[in-house]
Amino acid sequence: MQWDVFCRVIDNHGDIGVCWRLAADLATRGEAVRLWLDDASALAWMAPDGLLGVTVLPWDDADGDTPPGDVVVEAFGCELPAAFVSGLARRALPPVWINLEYLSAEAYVRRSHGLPSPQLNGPGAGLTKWFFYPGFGAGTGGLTREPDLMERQQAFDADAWLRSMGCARQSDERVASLFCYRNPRLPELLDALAGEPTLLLVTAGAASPQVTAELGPVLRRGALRAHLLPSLTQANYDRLLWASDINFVRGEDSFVRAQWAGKPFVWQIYPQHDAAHALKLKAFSDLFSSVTGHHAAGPFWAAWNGLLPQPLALPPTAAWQAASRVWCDHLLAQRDLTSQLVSFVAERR
Ligand code: TRH
Repeated sequence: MQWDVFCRVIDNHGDIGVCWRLAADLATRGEAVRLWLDDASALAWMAPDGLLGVTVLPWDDADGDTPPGDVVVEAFGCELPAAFVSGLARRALPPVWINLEYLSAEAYVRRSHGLPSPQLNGPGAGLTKWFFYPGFGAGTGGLTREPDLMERQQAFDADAWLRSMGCARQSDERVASLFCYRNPRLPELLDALAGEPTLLLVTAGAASPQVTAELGPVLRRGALRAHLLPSLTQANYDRLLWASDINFVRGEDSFVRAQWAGKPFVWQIYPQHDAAHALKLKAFSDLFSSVTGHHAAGPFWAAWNGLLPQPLALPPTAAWQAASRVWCDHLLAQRDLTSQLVSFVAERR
């Protein structure tokens, strides 16, 4: 099928990161994808080689002259260009129109996933848009997971990759990756990590200047040494997660990819003005502990997000690692998002 995926870059890299990953996964499965972006600049480092089957197009070119394909995905409620919607309405067999929503473990996801939204007004009047919610279990749209992801992970040589990136680990070091927003608890985290030999791999963007300001140009504290990374391709960012013993992640896409790594992860949730993120974090935390029986990670995540005043002491490693594996296996039991989306579309055509 021909897919039109629309994405507006609101801030940071999650919007384009999620949409690129979906487009790439669809294309790898033989679908043809046009990815319409209002700002494609991040793809220069995220996916510099592009991918056969994905055509990246400027948002403004989606005018009335472009005939829509078979499926239209509107990511995160980004409102399609009116002229393009008119094109949908003119088709004898209108494309299946999907609104791909944000990821959450909250209960409303199960209630809302798959619901129709009949369009009553505007150029799309008479059409139906369908809500598609990613999620962590039955009744949700699942999580993006390429068919070969686990095999690639198993075949991965972490030490060789770290050496190739110029940041080889020493034999006694644990490896931690850090991808975060501005975080006032970062100094405390560095103190906590400095207690044992640690190689901290710091991603480009907000994390680097904070770590540099705290550690100075030597980039060391106690048994901790930090290494500043350049912007990685999305494929290499995945490898960073696989190569690390613990991953600090944020937003949506890195959060999901850290879960597939089967390693302990610490989520800095995207902060919202109305504090809706606190409920979202709690919903995820409750689900994680009910599935895994592990109760130490949740309070640590809340503390990292400034939602609990407790000291930032890392949970004991072995139990946390075991719980992260159980969680990953739990997620593997559900169908991945792309397969579910393809079936959902087929049922509605
Ligand atoms: O960048 P994020 O914080 O994204 C967001 C946005 O704020 C967005 O508006 C919001 O809606 C969403 O979160 C919930 O974090 P995220 O989602 O993890 O996206 C980062 C992407 O960048 C992800 O696809 C991984 C990729 N990446 C690389 O490709 N290379 C890198 O070096 C790094 C650090 C990340």
